[in-house]
Amino acid sequence: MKILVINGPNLNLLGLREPDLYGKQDYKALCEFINANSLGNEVELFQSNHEGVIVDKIQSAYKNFDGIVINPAAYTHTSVAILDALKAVGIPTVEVHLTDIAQREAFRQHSFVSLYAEKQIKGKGFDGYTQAIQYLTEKYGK
Ligand code: CA2
Repeated sequence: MKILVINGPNLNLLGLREPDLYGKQDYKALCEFINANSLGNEVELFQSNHEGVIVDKIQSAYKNFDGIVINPAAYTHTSVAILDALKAVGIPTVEVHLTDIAQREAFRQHSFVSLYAEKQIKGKGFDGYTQAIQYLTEKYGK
């Protein structure tokens, strides 16, 4: 199946700061990890720091992708626009977070995207992306 992996703002800076939270590996390492664990799927990787650009990318996925894995980063907690875009395209979606947002500050504990996503995987680091791809593959793969 074709899976679109979307990473939101500041995830391009992985590895630069806050290694205790987000690990020491950089965004390139995350991309290599996802590509190496794509479980036979065709995976496209996308990262943006801009809400509207992420909305455009989700809209362009309509009829072009079978699944979406998204770490909306800070937009998780603020973006009704990303939630609405996911609802509009109706593509099976798994939400991923490197950290366990349920154990962090109160403002990180609410996710708009989780109101649409079939599953939320949190606190598993890079492995969360593989688990999301595995979930989509087992449920929707041929
Ligand atoms: O745990 C996650 O994956 C998050 O989505 C990461 C976001 C955060 O806003 C969410 O609440 C939880 C932050 C992503 C990038 O943050 C960096 C901060 C400093 C250096 C590099 C990346």
